[in-house]
Amino acid sequence: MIGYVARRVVSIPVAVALLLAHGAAGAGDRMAVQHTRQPAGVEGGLEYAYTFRVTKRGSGDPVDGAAFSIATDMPSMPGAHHMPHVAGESTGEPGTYTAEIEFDMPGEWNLILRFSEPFRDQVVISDMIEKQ
Ligand SMILES: [Cu+2]
Repeated sequence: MIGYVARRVVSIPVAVALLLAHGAAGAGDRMAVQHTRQPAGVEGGLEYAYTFRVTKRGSGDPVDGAAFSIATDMPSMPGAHHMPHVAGESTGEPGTYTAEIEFDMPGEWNLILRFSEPFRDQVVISDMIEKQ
């Protein structure tokens, strides 16, 4: 009976440790995103075609099959803009995605990439947007 109780007491911390290890494994897989952009709209406009290269931060391996949306915000005007969210689309190149974004105004913007696949993550990219 004493042995049984002792094992029960030990098993709880083990279960917690396993849960933490599982969570840590998920958190250990983080996305790293590099981007380039090109003007995509009319001259004097604020529309850009982005290319995102998505890799795993640890291994540097390209992340294929990623699903993510891109929200935008101006750090100097939080919540002031309500641009539509855009989905990243695979280019067919390993770990490479595109999206076109038309900004409301020039200035410093945050692009908030929210990944749902292949695992949840969020990456914020700061970008200074000028008229083309
Ligand atoms: Cu603004």
